[in-house]
Amino acid sequence: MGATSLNPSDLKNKVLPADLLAVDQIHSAVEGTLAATPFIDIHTHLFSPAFGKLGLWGIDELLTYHYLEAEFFRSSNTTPEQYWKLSKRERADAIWRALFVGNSPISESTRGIIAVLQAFDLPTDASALEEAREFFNAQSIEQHIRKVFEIAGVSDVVMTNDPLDPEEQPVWLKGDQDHEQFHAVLRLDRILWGWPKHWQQLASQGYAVDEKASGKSIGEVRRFLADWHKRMRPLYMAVSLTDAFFYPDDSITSKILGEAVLPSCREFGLPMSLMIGVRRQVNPRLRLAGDAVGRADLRALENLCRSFPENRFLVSVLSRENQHELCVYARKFNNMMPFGCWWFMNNPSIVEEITRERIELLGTTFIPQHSDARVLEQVIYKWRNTRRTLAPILTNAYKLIYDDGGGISRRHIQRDVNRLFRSNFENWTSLRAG
Ligand code: HDL
Ligand code: ZN
Repeated sequence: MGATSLNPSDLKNKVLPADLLAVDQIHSAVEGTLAATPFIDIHTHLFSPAFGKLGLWGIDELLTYHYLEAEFFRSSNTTPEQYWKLSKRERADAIWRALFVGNSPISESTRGIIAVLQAFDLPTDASALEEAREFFNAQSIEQHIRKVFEIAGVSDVVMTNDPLDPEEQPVWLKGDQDHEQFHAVLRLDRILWGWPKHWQQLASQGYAVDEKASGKSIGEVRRFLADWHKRMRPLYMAVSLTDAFFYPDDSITSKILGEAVLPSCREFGLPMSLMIGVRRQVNPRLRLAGDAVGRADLRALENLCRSFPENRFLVSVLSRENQHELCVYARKFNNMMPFGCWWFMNNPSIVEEITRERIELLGTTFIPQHSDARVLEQVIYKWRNTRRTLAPILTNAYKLIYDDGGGISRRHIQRDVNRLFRSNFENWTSLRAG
C-alpha cells in the first residue's frame, strides 16, 4: 500500500502509541467512561412537572409498577379483582409484603426497588413502608428530579405524549410545559391502530375525518399532525405495533402510516419510532400488566425501510427471536436505527445477548438502551443495570481488538460511548439543533 499523508481529521482519529491503553487498563477505562457520560433516555413514560399527576414518583408508584403487579399475582392469593379494589397504598403494602418480605427480591424489577431505596439510604429490609413514604413525601419534585437524574447519570429523558389522551391534552393546550430535560414525542397509537375507536376525537376537534379514513381524512390527519407538531415540538413520532403488524396491507393502519404519518415525518424532519411485537391484553384481568409478546414478521419493516428511503426509522422489537434479524436489516438499511432492549427484553441475560450481537454486526451504529421508565426513580436502577451489563461487553469488544493486533485509547472509548448513548440519537433528531 502506497505511503499516504494523514490529514488532520485522520490524525484526530488515529490511535497514537502514547494514547494506547494497556489491556489491563481497558475495563476501568470503560467503566469510568460509562459512569462519567450522561446518557439520553430516548423512550420513557415520564412526564415533566407541568403535567402534574401524570408524572409518577415515590415508593407507592414504584411498587405498583405493572412489572411488579404481574409478579405479585404469582406470589399472592389475592385475585386481580380483589387487588384492583385496594387503594394505591394498600396495593403497595401488599406487593411489599409478598415480594420483598415474604420472598427474596431477586427478579429484575424487585431488585430495582432495592437499588432505589439504597440510593436514598432508605432501609431495604423494612417490614413496612412508613420511612420510605415519609422520605418521598418530603421531596419537592423539581429538586427531586435533578437529584434522580444526577444519580441515574441521565441528562435528558424523552416522554411519550398522546395528543388524544384526555388528561394530557389540556396541559398541551394550556402551553408553557417546556422543561429542558424532558422532550416530547408524538405518540400515535390511537390514530394508527386505534382509529375505529378514536377517529371521532379528531372529528370533534374539527378535522374532517371519517371511520374509513376516506375522502379528506388523510389530508386532515396531516393537518392534525402539523398542529400537534407545532404545539409539542416532538423529537420523533412513535407507535407500538402488535406481532401481527404488516406493511403494506389493506388496513387503515397501513393507509394512515404510509399516506399521512411518514410524509409528515419527512415534512418535519422527524424519525418514526416503531416498537413491534406486543400481544395486547392476553390477560385483561391484569390491566397494564396483561400484555405479552409475539414474534413479528419483520418483512413489514423491510418493506417500510425500502419504500420510504427518505424516512428515518427508530425500531425496537419485543421478541427475542426478532433481535438478530433486526440487526441484519440494520445492515441493509442505514435509515433504520435499532434501539433499546424493550420491556421483556430488559433483563441482563437478554440485554447481554442482544448487545453483543449488535456490536458484532453493527459496531457502534445503534442505540443500546432506553429505560421505558414509568416512575421517575426507575431511571436509577434501569441505567445502573445498563452500565453494569455494558461494561464487560464493551471491554471484551476492545480486548478482541488487541487479540487481533490493534489497540484502543481512552479518547476512542469516549467517542464510542458518546455515539452509542448520545449522538446516534442527537444526530437523528433536533435534540441539540438548538
Ligand atoms: O408501548 C409502550 O411504550 C410499552 O413500553 C408499554 O408502555 C409497556 O406497558 C411498558 O411500559 N413497557 O416497559
Ligand atoms: Zn414504552
